[in-house]
Amino acid sequence: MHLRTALKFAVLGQFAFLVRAGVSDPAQLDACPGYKAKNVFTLGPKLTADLVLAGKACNVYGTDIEHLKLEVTYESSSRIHVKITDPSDARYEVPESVLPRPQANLFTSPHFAAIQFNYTTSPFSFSIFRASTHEVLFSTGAHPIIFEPQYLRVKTDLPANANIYGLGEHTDTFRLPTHNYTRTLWSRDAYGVPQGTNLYGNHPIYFEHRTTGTHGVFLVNSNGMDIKINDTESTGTTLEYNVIGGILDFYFLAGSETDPTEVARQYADVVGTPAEVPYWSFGLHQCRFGYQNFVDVANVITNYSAASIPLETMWTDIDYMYKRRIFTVDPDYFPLNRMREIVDYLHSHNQHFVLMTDPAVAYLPGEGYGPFDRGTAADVWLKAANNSSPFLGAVWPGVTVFPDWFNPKTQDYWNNEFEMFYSPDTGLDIDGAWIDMNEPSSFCNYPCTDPFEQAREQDLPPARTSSPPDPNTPIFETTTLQKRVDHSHDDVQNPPYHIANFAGSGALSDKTAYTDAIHANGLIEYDTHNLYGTMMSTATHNAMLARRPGQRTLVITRSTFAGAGTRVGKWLGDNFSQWDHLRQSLSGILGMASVFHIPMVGADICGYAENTTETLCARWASVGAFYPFMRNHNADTSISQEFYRWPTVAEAARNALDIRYRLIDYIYTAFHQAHTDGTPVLNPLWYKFPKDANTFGIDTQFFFGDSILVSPVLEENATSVSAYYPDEAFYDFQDLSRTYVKGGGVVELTDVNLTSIPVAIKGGAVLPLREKGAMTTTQLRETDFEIVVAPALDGTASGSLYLDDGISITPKTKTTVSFTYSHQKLTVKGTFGHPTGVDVARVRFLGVQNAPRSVKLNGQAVSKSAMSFDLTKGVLDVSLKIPFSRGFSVEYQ
Ligand SMILES: *[C@@H]1O[C@H](CO)[C@@H](O)[C@H](O)[C@H]1NC(C)=O
Ligand SMILES: *[C@@H]1O[C@H](CO)[C@@H](O)[C@H](O)[C@H]1NC(C)=O
Ligand SMILES: *[C@@H]1O[C@H](CO)[C@@H](O)[C@H](O)[C@H]1NC(C)=O
Ligand SMILES: *[C@@H]1O[C@H](CO)[C@@H](O)[C@H](O)[C@H]1NC(C)=O
Ligand SMILES: *[C@@H]1O[C@H](CO)[C@@H](O)[C@H](O)[C@H]1NC(C)=O
Ligand SMILES: *[C@@H]1O[C@H](CO)[C@@H](O)[C@H](O)[C@H]1NC(C)=O
Ligand SMILES: *[C@@H]1O[C@H](CO)[C@@H](O)[C@H](O)[C@H]1NC(C)=O
Ligand SMILES: *[C@@H]1O[C@H](CO)[C@@H](O)[C@H](O)[C@H]1NC(C)=O
Ligand SMILES: CC(=O)N[C@H]1CO[C@H](CO)[C@@H](O)[C@@H]1O
Repeated sequence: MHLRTALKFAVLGQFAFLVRAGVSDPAQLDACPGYKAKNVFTLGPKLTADLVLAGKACNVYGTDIEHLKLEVTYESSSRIHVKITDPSDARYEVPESVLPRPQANLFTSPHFAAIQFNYTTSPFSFSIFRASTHEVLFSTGAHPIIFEPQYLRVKTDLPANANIYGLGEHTDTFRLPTHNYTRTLWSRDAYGVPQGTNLYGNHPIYFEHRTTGTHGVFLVNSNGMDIKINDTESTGTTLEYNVIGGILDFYFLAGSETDPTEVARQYADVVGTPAEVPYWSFGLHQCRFGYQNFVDVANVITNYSAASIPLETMWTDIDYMYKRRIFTVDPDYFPLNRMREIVDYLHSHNQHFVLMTDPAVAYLPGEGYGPFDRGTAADVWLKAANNSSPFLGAVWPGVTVFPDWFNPKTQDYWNNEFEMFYSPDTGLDIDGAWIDMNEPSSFCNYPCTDPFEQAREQDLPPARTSSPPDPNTPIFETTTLQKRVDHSHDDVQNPPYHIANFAGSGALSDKTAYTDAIHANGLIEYDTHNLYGTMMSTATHNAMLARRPGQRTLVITRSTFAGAGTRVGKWLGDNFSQWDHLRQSLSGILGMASVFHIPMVGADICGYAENTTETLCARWASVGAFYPFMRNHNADTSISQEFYRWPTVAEAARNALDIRYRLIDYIYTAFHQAHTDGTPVLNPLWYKFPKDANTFGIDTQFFFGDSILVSPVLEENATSVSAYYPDEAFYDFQDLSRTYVKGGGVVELTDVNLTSIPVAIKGGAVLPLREKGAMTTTQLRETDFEIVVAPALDGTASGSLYLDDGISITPKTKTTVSFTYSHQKLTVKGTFGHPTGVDVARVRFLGVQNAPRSVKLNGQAVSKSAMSFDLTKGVLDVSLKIPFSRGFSVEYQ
């Protein structure tokens, strides 16, 4: 949901003084003096040194700081922490309260670590190398470190055509370009952006993959920054951090020489593993900006059911609010009693409900607006630079204040507002929360000297465009404190180094809270801006938890920082109904789910802004079924795009949802694994085929979980897709036949009609599928399982299943099942603490060459009538109908 298009670029280029600084001549920066290391001291896993400016200051964007402190810690055998600070000044550091850091293992022996820290003293430079191969992974080499009050630079050499992934949020290719490339991190309410500009979230982590291994580099810094990757004749390929504050705080992660997903687990050790989400949240979500009233909302629910398309969760955008004020309903358009009726209806049909909550609170002194009055009484607003009055912006409801998530009283305030407005007894009993605009977004152009005037000019809140319905219209007829950071000598509005912020004029404060706005603990937005959305996420997660203690939450946010996935999921923001946005969404979800550890992610299906088309929406419905978070959402001025609006789209959605629902237990198991140890829920092809260089750049196909290869059609009018199949057995998900022969290569999949999507099973998997889809996830859990055994080329396969009550953070009962297959025998073992309540209907063995003579269940021959064999497909089907409450084995001869 976003501001109207007309306002978007109203002030582009208005401020000449903000024209990008042209200073970034690499030669000039490399001529800076750098530092000398003195008093180098090592003790166990720690190395410390003093860094002293090594020559005449170059003062590129301020004054070079003379003395720095270096601290290197081998925190584990696979992680090195390198910190460079100014010992004479309390510089800003990302607070532990926002991103708790991992404990170091003080017994780590550097000698046995997988990566090593190496350095030269004069000039000081450092490198990280892989111990086993002596391969250098990161090296500041001939690029001096620059450390000035508002400018930090670190630059590393990279191999030519380096495979770098991460540094999001972005809309570029999953493997980042290595030529003339800048990634800017500064949260921004983006809409209709040129590719490559800064977006909502900030994740200064990258994974670098080589055929010899995969490692990671995480810079813990929330200040604005440009990260440049470039290749030039003189310097080769390099990656350069240009940061406008904070400190240099790096974690180097060894990853592994053989398994790329190891680095993902090591990154999770630093930022935390993703939260588990409720089972129901894997069902289909429907939303739009522009539902006019409660009758619309109710009709969408009944229309889905009439079209036999499973709808799990209905959402409502800001339309429900009175004058766009949070924690209100419009009494004429979305009266509370009617909205409660809708929520009751949904709940009584095992369906769910989610509403949007923005951070900005309407500034309405003396008007009896509770959320404002209570926040004012508790004094929880972000303050203007003079620290006396609230910082004012202009957002949807007009002039607004912003909750200060650093204020210790804000969590109570937020809990209380959630408790009251979302009360099951008197308010709207939501099942999940949707938080938006939390960059934080403000529509006020910089300088925002008169937010009242700007709110008037921009017509905020916008008037309704339809008349209210009859309020009695029938529905559902048929059915801790920080140390103070001294910024007194800094220019926080217009720092000397200009990051390539694309918001408005490019000023850091444009379209957001001012960089000099002050938090309760004295921190200012200059340092903490990139954390705002993530802190709102935590507060909202906590408020939802307070409403339903002990239950997992579904909170979907727009803005994120490293670590956000431990509490929330995210959608990719305001995309357009365009084919290239469908394509870009794959790199977007791969970044979030396989690098940044925010696996509950999806893009707005069929596109948010502009009008979708039948073919785009049909293809997007198919692709969207493989986003972990599957939600159709669009903008207020766009045509309706619920899946039932076109027959082909409805058919495509039904087909893809059938596949998705059958796989929900499989992906739920993957989420449990991710929560346990950080194993990614989605995998780019190279995670599974790390030696196959053909896979490194592929982001138009991906693995959903470990072994479901999705190869969608992403071009308009195309009915075929050139899919890459690495060297392994693959089986068609639908007809189960083996679609590929040893060798690896591009396969042209043809006749992909508008209602289907190529999905393959990678050999080596045993999949616990539900026998068929269902209209709700509740119904799905009453459906029998079928076990599909898809052997790898070496004749083996394995898999697992995790089940619990689907909602508790600490479930009382759990079921964990392991499946192993070799020598034509499937062995199922497990602890069945949580009753599955259903049967194993059958086992299907794929890739069977010859007609089997006999099949045994637990060593006993099964009757001939229970087996059937399809020679052309190579599928042996064994009907079982046994309660899924203990282990068993099935073998064939
Ligand atoms: C460590 O640094 C020294 C000094 O530059 C260099 O001679 C040595 O080769 C480096 N070791 C590795 C494994 O890179
Ligand atoms: C890449 O290097 C070229 C040549 O030095 C330079 O013109 C360009 O600005 C650099 N781009 C980035 C993003 O650093
Ligand atoms: C680098 O990219 C910038 C911005 O996209 C462009 O203006 C410039 O011409 C490019 N420079 C080179 C050397 O490719
Ligand atoms: C629901 O379906 C009916 C009948 O097709 C249609 O007239 C109506 O516009 C639909 N309403 C919504 C909100 O989808
Ligand atoms: C503090 O700053 C705000 C915003 O600039 C201004 O409206 C307010 O009057 C100032 N308060 C005082 C006491 O100076
Ligand atoms: C979308 O379609 C509607 C209804 O046909 C039309 O009014 C609107 O201008 C279209 N929007 C765009 C961006 O084409
Ligand atoms: C797809 O077909 C339509 C109708 O023939 C045409 O208007 C459109 O340009 C085609 N799109 C592409 C990308 O070729
Ligand atoms: C589309 O293709 C699928 C898979 O090949 C097939 O089962 C289905 O019948 C086709 N649908 C139409 C409408 O042709
Ligand atoms: C502003 C913007 O472009 N947002 C999203 C639009 O589309 C792609 C995928 O659908 C997203 O990755 C972008 O972030």
